[in-house]
Amino acid sequence: MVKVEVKYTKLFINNEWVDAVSKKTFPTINPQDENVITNVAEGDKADIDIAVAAARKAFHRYSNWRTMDASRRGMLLLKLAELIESQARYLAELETLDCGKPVKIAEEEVYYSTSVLRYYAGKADKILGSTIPADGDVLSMTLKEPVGVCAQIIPWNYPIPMLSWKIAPALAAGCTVVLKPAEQTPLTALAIGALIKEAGFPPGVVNIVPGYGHTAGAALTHHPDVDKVAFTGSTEVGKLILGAAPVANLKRVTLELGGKSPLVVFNDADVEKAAQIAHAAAFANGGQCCCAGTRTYVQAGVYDQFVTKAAEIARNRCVGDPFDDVQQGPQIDKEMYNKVLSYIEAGRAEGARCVAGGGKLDRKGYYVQPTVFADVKDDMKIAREEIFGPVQSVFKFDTFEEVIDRANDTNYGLGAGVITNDITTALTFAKHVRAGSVWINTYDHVSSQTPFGGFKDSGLGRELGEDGINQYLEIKTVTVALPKIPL
Ligand code: TXE
Repeated sequence: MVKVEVKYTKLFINNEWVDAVSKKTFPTINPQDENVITNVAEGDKADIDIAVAAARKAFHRYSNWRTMDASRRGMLLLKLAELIESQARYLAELETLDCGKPVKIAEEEVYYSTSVLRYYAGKADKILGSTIPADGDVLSMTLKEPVGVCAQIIPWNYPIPMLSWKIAPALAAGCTVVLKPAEQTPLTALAIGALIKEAGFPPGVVNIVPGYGHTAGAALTHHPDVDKVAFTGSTEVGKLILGAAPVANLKRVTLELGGKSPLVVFNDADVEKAAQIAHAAAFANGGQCCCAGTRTYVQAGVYDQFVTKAAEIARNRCVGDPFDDVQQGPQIDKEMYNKVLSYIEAGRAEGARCVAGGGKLDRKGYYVQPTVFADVKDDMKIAREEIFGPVQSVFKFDTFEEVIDRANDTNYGLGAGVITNDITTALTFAKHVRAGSVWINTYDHVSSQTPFGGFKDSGLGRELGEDGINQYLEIKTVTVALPKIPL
């Protein structure tokens, strides 16, 4: 077993490490062996109040942060990226310990996250308003200003990338932040807290408060002094947050929620390649991915061949100790593990044909076999609900019109994919599918420059790219009276 030192377990508020006001702690569990890794300070309403006050103070109009040149904000983000990169292996191992993802992939995610920080570092001094030829004897212009104190609540499936998606645009925009990591994975966020201080961000600009959702999370979303909430997690909690937002004040809300994304394979596709793409789409991160392509629609002409191939790839997927060279580690926790297994049971009970996997792995830890169901029908539970585990459902279809309707027959709308060599088919699919990201002959390609987010119940607003930073900006219109005739 790889030994990873846990250096930070307290709340990070005002660039200091503090205990929770209640002095309570909670355990974080290693999904590999179900043992407690360590106990972490448990933030609750009293701690959130202190963190929000620190963030508010740091947002004061004469604070170091607010009076800092925008270019300097960008330099601090660059410094943070550099520090994170210098600890890439350590952060990856800590992530693997806490959430069970293969360490090689965790390390790639650390580097990916620094690319997000660097992208927004470059944006900090390029936030432009406009000048507007308004009616009347005036000159009008817009200023784009930081929205204020931002609550950022993140999940456990991509702890470091999610932190980067949240803090990078907020800080580039000049906001201050109170971030609550998921209770399952608080460790890497706290380790990055230390690097935020080392990079030179003033006290109170970023505060990190681990804790549970219904306590610390809810205190943030109900807080009257929080200007915006950015959330990634379940649709269920997303709806609660949207409901909570206007209670105390009219918070801005962005939500990145669940999905049940379709990936459509047409007859003209190379079946081998299509099966590989579809496998990666469904099984990346053990299926614990909001945009996982879990509904694979395959046209009748290549259906049987595809099912054979998909089953073969899934059976060969290497699952095991995430510190070894594997493709998949354990699921995040007991609750998710049991949930995934119950969906596999439901698939069987409803008559889907299990062609690979179909149960747990015979070892300690929350390991689930990569599972493929064929002949799935649209009304089955496994076809309609987000499983969030290594389960691929394969459906047969005949025509384009039929598959577009079936692909769109869901409350979700996060991602979609199409595999075909026909450009017209691909682009017509992209035009008609109701999803925030559409991938053609690839899947799950998410880069810093391109907006990401959902249609329908998959979310509100966009992250990444230009659209991502706009969610952290208020637009102020300034109008100056100018005489028509020179004085
Ligand atoms: O999510 P929660 P869970 C989906 C996926 C998964 C399901 C449940 O289908 O099976 O959600 O996972 C905080 N007020 N996704 O239970 O509860 C919580 O502490 C404020 C999709 O882990 O939504 C954590 O920090 N905050 C997803 C974060 O919300 C609250 C990623 C996510 O937890 C809160 C994860 C409350 N009342 C799960 N309750 C994606 N979009 O990528 C909880 N939280």
